[in-house]
Amino acid sequence: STFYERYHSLGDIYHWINRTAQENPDKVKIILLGSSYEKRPLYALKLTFNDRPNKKAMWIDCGIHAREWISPAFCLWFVQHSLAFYTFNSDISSILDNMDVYVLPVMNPDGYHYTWTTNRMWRKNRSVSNNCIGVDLNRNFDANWCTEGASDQPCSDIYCGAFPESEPESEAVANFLRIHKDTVQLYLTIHSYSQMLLFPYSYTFDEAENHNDLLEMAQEAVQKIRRYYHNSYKYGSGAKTIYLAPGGSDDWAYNLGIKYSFTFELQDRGRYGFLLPPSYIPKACNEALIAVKTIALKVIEKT
Ligand code: 0X9
Ligand code: ZN
Repeated sequence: STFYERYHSLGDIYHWINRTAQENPDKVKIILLGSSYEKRPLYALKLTFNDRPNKKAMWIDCGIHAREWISPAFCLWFVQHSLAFYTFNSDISSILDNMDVYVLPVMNPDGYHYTWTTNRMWRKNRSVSNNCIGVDLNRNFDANWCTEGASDQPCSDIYCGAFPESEPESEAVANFLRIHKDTVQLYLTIHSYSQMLLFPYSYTFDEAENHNDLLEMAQEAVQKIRRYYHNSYKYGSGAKTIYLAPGGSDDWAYNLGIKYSFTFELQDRGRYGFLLPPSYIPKACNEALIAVKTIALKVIEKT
């Protein structure tokens, strides 16, 4: 199997980030967003394939939740595909001609490392409070923070933290997006599992102002997955499709003004769950990729 058809340790991913930037100095830049609780660097890659004035951008983050290994694998897959197919694939070239792409391969490096060394099923980051360890970074954003669907108990797997952006990982991402909110038009965050395309809101049952747009985009993306990969994904607002869950990065980015904001839940639907075998990586990533392309092209069309 190739490099992209396997899961990689955190150290390997850091090496991959450096190698990818070094081998593509004209297209890939490394951005240091901040550092994790245990002082690991939070690196994003910026993909720029040409210089146009007023160029817009999209953001993709992976690995908010430590045990969802297919998620960082997708970020690597996406970057590799962009670099390899820009010249040959018209969808990729139209996207990258119109947008810069920021890719954060591992938003929760401490948790990810911990799943490789100690507990494969760890979800949260590794920050220490009185008696328990870890905050759920996807409950730590300032979007109806710590209401129903999150927990104020440090031992819970959905612990919201002491206050919004209490964690260096969520704060670093939020700071970056606040600075770049006028260029970033599309926010994507990659999770697993359950095969869903979710959009705001998750903290309330109220519909987003552009609900019909978001619904149409998700529907089109899901249809493409069904047609090309014969797999089915659910789609809809987070609260109505899975559960009420406040403090998520997607709702926060949406309220910041990034009106196209989606959470992807990749394969599978529960047979292997978080332990998706590496042989499933290519199909899981390719179907997510076709959905990303569909949505990004729609955003370009609309804006
Ligand atoms: O609960 C979550 O954070 C996500 N599901 S997961 O199984 N990967 O943990 C769904 C997030 C949907 N969006 C928000 N709740 N804002
Ligand atoms: Zn998740």
